[in-house]
Amino acid sequence: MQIVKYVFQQHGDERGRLVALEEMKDIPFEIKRVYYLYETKERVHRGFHAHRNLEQILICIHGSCDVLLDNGTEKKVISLEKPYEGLFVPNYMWHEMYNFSSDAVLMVLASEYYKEEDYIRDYEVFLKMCKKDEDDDTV
Ligand code: T46
Repeated sequence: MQIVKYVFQQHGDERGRLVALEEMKDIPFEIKRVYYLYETKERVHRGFHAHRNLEQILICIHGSCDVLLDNGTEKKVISLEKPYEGLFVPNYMWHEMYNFSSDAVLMVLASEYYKEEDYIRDYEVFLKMCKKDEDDDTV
């Protein structure tokens, strides 16, 4: 599984640091939505879904957390702990977020507006969709 983690340019000077993100430049899609998770309780796991169309970049702008990515055949855990790093989560990628530090703020840049129909929340359905995709590719 190919993991795409962006390292954004930091504009640092004696006052501190700044990261600027522009759609279609630093971010590989048009940004339709921004949301963020914070005050996540200890030992909480979130996510547990994949998306049909949505692409996202996850940036832990404060604190840290882990993200499990699962493409139906392989799983990888990626730690996010730097405000200048962004993890690309493509469509059809099962993802779970956990190990949030108490001060974690996870910001998400999303390519689509919020749509519940875009979510695949049943892991068995997700696996079947991945399998079907693989079978279609081998024809
Ligand atoms: C994802 C991971 C990384 C909205 O009303 N609008 C929104 O744009 C979002 C993202 C959520 N909501 C509402 C829906 C739920 O009532 O906020 C509540 C919590 O959302 P959810 O349970 O889906 O949160 P997570 O942390 O499980 O997943 C979220 C995103 O939904 C999801 O797309 O990829 O973060």
